[in-house]
Amino acid sequence: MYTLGEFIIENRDKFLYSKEALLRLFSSIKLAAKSINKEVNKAGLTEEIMGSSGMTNIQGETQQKLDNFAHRAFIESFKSRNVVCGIASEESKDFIIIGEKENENNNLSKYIVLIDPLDGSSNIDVNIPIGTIFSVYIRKTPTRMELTIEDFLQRGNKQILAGYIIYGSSTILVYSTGNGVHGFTLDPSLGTFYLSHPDLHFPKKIEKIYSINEGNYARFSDGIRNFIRYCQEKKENRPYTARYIGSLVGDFHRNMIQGGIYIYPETIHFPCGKLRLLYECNPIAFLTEQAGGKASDGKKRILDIKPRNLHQRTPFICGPIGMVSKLEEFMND
Ligand code: AHM
Ligand code: MG
Repeated sequence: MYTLGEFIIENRDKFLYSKEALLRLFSSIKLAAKSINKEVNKAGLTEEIMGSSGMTNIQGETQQKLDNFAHRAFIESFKSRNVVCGIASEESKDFIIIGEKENENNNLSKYIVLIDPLDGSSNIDVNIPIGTIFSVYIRKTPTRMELTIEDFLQRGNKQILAGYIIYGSSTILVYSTGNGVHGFTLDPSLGTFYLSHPDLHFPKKIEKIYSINEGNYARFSDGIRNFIRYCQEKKENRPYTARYIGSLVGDFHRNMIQGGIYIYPETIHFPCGKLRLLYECNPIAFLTEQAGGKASDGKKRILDIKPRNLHQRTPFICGPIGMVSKLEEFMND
């Protein structure tokens, strides 16, 4: 059984950049993931990590204590490995420069990380899967120059690595460098991630599930409502099964394995959609395409959207090509 490190070293995954850099990036990601995993597993036993921190983030959303913990765990872990030069996080208004003060701009790394340290965190207190979503780019400005916002506002099609960690019935790290999607399950007794899901793909010709918060039905456009009715119709391979956890990583992971579409459209409350383009939609869209699926905002390919700001939202649809294209037909009717 391959560990994640062995998988990379044996060159089973051809990373465009150095193997050493990929190993160092994962060394930071694994370290933070393991400490979050430990805390998530203790939720319920200690008040220290459960519930609200009493603070709100840049988007005015209540931060959970574990949101803060996860944010700090990733920042510290990336800092200690000196492998990235800048990070943008859902939990921080501005991007964070790594190595700025510690070693006088001697950080020669060219990697930029965008991350949602703990997505779906409102589910922590009720034992529902939550996840970390991450995305890596090469900086646009030359090393030794100060990072600018343009280093972070890159189109999703420039990602060199994207993935998520799902803290569920087991903890699984799923990633892609553009050579397929691979999943590694944490053996908690050894603290090691082992290859458990090589070459993940949406199952061919299986369209089974639709995932959308139907509580917002009255606030959806006609196109979305008509698509929901289509999913429920008794015809051909329909009705589809409705499954919605309200935790993007959990919903996506299940849909990719079992064959389903995830939809978070614009609503009256979220006129631009709820999910954030840079650290939620782009990495999941990258994985979607690598797994043989399609990701769109209803009109355009997600990975081609030019970002305007760090915390920008977008309507988000991802899943098997046939299902996403069908929904686009309804939306553009
Ligand atoms: P968060 O980043 O504040 O945790 O919000 C993102 C989450 C997604 O994981 C999930 O798919 C969606 O919000 C659920 O939203 P809703 O409760 O409106 O259906
Ligand atoms: Mg989130």
